[in-house]
Amino acid sequence: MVAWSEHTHMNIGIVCYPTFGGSGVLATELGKALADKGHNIHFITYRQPVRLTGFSANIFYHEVHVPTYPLFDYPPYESALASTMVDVIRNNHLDLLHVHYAIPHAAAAYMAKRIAAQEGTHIPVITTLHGTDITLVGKDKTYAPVVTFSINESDAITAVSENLRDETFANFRIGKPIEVIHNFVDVRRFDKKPIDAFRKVIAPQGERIILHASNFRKVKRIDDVVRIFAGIRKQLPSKLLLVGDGPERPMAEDLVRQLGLCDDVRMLGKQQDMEDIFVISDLFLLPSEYESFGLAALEAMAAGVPVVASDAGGIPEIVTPGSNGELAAVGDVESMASMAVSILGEDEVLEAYRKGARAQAQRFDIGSIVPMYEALYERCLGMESAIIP
Ligand code: GMT
Repeated sequence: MVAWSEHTHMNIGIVCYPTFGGSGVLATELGKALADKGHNIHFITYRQPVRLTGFSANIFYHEVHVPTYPLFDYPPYESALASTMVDVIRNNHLDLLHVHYAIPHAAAAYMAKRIAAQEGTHIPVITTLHGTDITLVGKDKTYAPVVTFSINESDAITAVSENLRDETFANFRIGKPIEVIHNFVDVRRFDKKPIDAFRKVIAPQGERIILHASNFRKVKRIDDVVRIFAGIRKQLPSKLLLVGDGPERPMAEDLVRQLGLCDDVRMLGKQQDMEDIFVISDLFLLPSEYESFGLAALEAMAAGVPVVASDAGGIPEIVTPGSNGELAAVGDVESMASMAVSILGEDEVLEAYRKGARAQAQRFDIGSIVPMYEALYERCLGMESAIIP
């Protein structure tokens, strides 16, 4: 059998959330990388994904419109999404659909696949599980039967970490293999010179710069971020940058005021050019309750920024204590603060961690991970019977 990549490029539909979350970022970066390799990429989302900027000849964007109607308290997004998928399949010779985040994308893809099949077109569906679609929202009994069914109906399932694969098997009855394809980072993008003027504005006296970036949801434990910083600041002149926005932001603002940290904490809100922020930073904090992976931590490492994080979920698959960061139990704010101080206290120590961080990011470089998805697509297109039990 001739591998697809040897004779043709694929037409791939990518479905994801267009927001700042890691799953949408990863899906968009994957689509862009595949387009660079000559594949035609059709993004199907309700809004232009935040990382989908600029023009590429073989990237196409199909917006899902969800018409409202007085009868609808809840406009049926899943039906609109499935119908848009069918339209894209019909008109663009799609070879396969790759959906990121199971809810509701895997169920909508199942519906689109069945409609296409009735019209004589076979479209394999690949579902990539990202984290909260399994560990938080997905296992809620409101969604679990549909999530279980639609994951099982996918032609291939991937998880972004070994931990997430294990969590999926532990929480759902899944009757087929789940392939782990770790998240990736384009290391070259983060290999940038820091903008000195920017660093000076943030840390005029040469203070250490600590960074946290997330969607400010409960699972991120933003209060721990602020308390860890308070602990660091007692021992080292330092500044905290908080990037992102979400429900926990007002609580974080209150805590910053309560702890008298206003002069040393800056909330930057949602940011597009994260690489410029990463490269001026000295340490990234990720004390989450759970992370299937922690893509922001990997991006930090690519910029040479070590990570202090909780020993939760898939984080230990990327953070190696003593080399590129340190880990402590969820909620152990004191340990995380003292680990941070030991990394940041001496220039030589920080430099060694920076080197370790860059080396670790290299292992998850886009150049080695994206071919794993291409190989999976080829298997789905050439050997479906071997994949579907
Ligand atoms: O962290 C979130 O709540 C957002 C969520 C998402 O779907 O965007 O992130 C999940 O997927 C990311 C990309 O695979 C992972 O890096 C995050 O660790 C994961 N979040 C959680 O597991 C909490």
